[in-house]
Amino acid sequence: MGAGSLPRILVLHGPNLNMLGQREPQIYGHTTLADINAMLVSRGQESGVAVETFQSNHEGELVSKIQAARGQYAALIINGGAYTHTSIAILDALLAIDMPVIEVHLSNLHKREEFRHHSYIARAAVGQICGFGADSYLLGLQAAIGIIRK
Ligand code: CA2
Repeated sequence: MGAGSLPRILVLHGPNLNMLGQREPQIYGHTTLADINAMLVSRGQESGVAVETFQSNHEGELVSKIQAARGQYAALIINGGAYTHTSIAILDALLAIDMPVIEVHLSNLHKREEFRHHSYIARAAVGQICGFGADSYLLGLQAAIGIIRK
């Protein structure tokens, strides 16, 4: 079956996640963002969904991508990076698209500094997965597929 007829899932990565695997492996692991994206696309193919990915270091670009996702995707998975803890603009965009949102993080936010414990994105999300490294994204994809199939 061609990807054209499959449900689409958008995965958004926020700022600095393009550096994954290149710096701070003790916190974020050795897997690169390209590795994560390839895993997601491949797991999506096995599960009958078309996964698309996008990374930006710019808040406004992420907001525009979220706005443009409306009506185009069955679900959205987001690791907002540090914008998770600061961005009401991203929260507002997520609330406006009328689509299941799954929040994911590589690290366990709750074991880290106090300022990482609060997520603005959480208010717009069905749920949050954090602390499983790159597997957080795969668990997020599994959750998204489960929601789509319900
Ligand atoms: O654990 C996560 O996934 C985070 O969203 C990652 C963000 C951080 O600000 C959040 O609190 C939790 C940071 C991403 C930075 O990624 C880097 C990767 C390699 C080297 C430096 C930063």
